[in-house]
Amino acid sequence: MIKTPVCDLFGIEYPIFQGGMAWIADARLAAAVSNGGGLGIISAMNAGPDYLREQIRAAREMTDKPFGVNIMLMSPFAGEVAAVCAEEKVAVVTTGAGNPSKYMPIWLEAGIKVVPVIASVAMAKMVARAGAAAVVAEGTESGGHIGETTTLVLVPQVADAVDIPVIAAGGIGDGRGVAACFMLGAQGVQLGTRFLVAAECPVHENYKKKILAANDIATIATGRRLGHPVRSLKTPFSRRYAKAEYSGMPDEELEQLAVGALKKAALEGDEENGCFLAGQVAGMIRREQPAADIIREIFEEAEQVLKGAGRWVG
Ligand code: TUI
Repeated sequence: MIKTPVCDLFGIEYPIFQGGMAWIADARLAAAVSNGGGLGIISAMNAGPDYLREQIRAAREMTDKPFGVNIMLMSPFAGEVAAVCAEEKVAVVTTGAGNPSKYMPIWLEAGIKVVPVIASVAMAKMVARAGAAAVVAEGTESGGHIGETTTLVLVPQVADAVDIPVIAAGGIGDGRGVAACFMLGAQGVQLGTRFLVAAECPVHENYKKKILAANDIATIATGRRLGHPVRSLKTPFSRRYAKAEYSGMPDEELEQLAVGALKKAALEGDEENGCFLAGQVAGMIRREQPAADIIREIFEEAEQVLKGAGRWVG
């Protein structure tokens, strides 16, 4: 059995968070992950406060275990959904795509554990000073909005820089990845792509099929020109976008090209116009399983790998 301080800190059985995937991570998936012993997370995405409140309450009907909410800081509703988290006193808030400092006082005041997702040592230090309970150090292997540094390089540097637990994300698809992250100084992991194929994940069937069909070179990072690199599966949409990025198309037009593409992928499974966010681990994901089985299988494997870790040591 694998236990780390992250388990006690968040009241969970296994030190694993589910990533807050926009248009995908709803109350049902979050409750399934929490019931499976991890920390399920509802994505507040670009939706308004009413959607989030309803999802939090729905999750409370489905689990008595702790769960969290992910706030995408670029959302036009970030301030409003931040306030909902405080009012509803959710156990954990994770944040992404920006600096959460301005919201941290209201969350800490409400007794919420704040866990920013960061992609640099500087941001990790800043949020640790502001009262974060832990950080998710997310490497560029991840799906969605990404930084530049790999998990292998980011995690040990963040672990050296802060005194709070580090949860590794990006490039973790199985127990070997979990074991490797522990070797780098992480005390927990966050997985998104693997939970895309959880039985309880509400994403369109086409999305799951694409993840299961992906290989090691199936993803591409686009959006660097606008300052917001995003990793997704190579599809007609991402190829069109990548081409447009180098075509001299004006920024506003390029931005327009992406509007609604996440929703089209997640809800409609639109293979032509959807943007199927996924991490590089998509190539190692083989089957759909209940979330609880995913978690159990990953940690059984991690335990075996860690037990064998001394075999080359003389
Ligand atoms: O946030 C994510 N992943 C996401 S957000 C998202 S929704 C979206 N849709 C369209 C365009 C862009 C995003 C899909 N996937 N991961 C966590 C993460 N946070 N990765 C990188 C960062 C990050 C980046 C900059 C954290 C802090 C940061 O600070 C910069 C600053 O100084 O504000």
